[in-house]
Amino acid sequence: METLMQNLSSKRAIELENEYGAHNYHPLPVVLDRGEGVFVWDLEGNKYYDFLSAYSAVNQGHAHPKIISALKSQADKLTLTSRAFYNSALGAYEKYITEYFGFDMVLPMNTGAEAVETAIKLCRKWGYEKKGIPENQAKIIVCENNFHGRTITIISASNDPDATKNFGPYTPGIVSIPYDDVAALEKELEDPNVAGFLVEPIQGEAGVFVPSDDYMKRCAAICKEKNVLLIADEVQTGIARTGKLLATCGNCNCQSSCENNPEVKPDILILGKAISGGVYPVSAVLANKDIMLCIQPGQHGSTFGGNPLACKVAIAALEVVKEENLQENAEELGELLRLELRNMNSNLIELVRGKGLLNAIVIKETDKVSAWDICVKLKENGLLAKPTHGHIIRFAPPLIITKEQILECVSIIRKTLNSFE
Ligand code: IF1
Repeated sequence: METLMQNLSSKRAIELENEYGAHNYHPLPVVLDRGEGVFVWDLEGNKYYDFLSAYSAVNQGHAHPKIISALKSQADKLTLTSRAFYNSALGAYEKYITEYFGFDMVLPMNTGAEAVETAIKLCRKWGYEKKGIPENQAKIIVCENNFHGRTITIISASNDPDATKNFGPYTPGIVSIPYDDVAALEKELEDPNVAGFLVEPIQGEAGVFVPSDDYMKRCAAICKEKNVLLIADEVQTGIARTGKLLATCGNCNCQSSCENNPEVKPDILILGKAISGGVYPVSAVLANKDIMLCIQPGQHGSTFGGNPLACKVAIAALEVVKEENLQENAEELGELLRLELRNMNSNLIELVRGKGLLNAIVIKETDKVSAWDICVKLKENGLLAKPTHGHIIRFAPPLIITKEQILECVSIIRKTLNSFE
């Protein structure tokens, strides 16, 4: 193994992945070997701006010293106990994160999909035991073009053929409505068997669809009126990515985080990715006691959920968000990035949209140039981004990026687009 890794070239690394790894991705042809802050380097030492941030998991920047040191010191002490026993980090973490986001309790998990599954189970249990929905009749409302993860129940909620075809049969009890359509939600909630509404405050994977400003606020009001749980999937939009600590409250522009604004506070909040700054898999489901205590001992769990290493890393990563004012930075530099992209007046850009530092450009694809071609050229010019759904390129740098770096990235994007025109 040692020799294989010592003189590894990008070409050889790609060959190894193709030969021995499942082909469930089609990566951009670049092999990353090191990351620091907003930069990553490939095996040949070429330096790139990271404009994907591991799909918004690395909001705090690669190898953030405070988070890495929390990882190292805990790793030397105790990494995993399982929940068969208490551990000395979990209670403090649970107090920290519930106060941080304004909920009574947290159920710690590891990946975003696990947290979404947990939220669905919690919502159904509440539906039967608190709302009185007849057993096995609970319904969850979701939005078309959603992305909530890759498990069978979650893809049962998807209308993306790539995510669903030939993975059936699908989990029943999931009803899909158009996104950003409050009337459609109101109509579905006439059904007394609806337990919850699972929604992304901004649809990331669909291509960064930002709904109407008052969408989440109006959904929250209707859910409250119909005794249906509002479940906000902030795995990608949370942790300051959209210029607010949580996008859910960002949509109502009340300028305060949702723990202070009960009007848009979700009943269940799902977090993942940047909770750990991309250093370790950490996800979380937050809710108040009347909902969370519907799950009793032995009814849900996970080997790694709530492990001490995850707890210490997550506390450090969440402290960085506040200490380094990442939400304000994301808000300010996101505005600048969108302004500069729009002012490019490139005839390759059909649309620029986003919130904070979660942005995307919709490309006018021609038979001469695709979003993929543009991303390959961006890579050659020192910036890494990836198309989603073919013709949309997501731009989501770490939230620690500076104004000067944003402007340098804008010039890289401008130079790249001009090279096709
Ligand atoms: C892939 C997408 C982004 C998420 C939201 C839950 C999850 C995700 C809103 C599940 C995960 C990741 C998954 C990754 C690529 C990436 C992605 F393109 F797939 F959709 F970000 F937009 N809710 N998104 O965005 O979290 O289990 O992955 O920890 O599957 O290719 P996870």
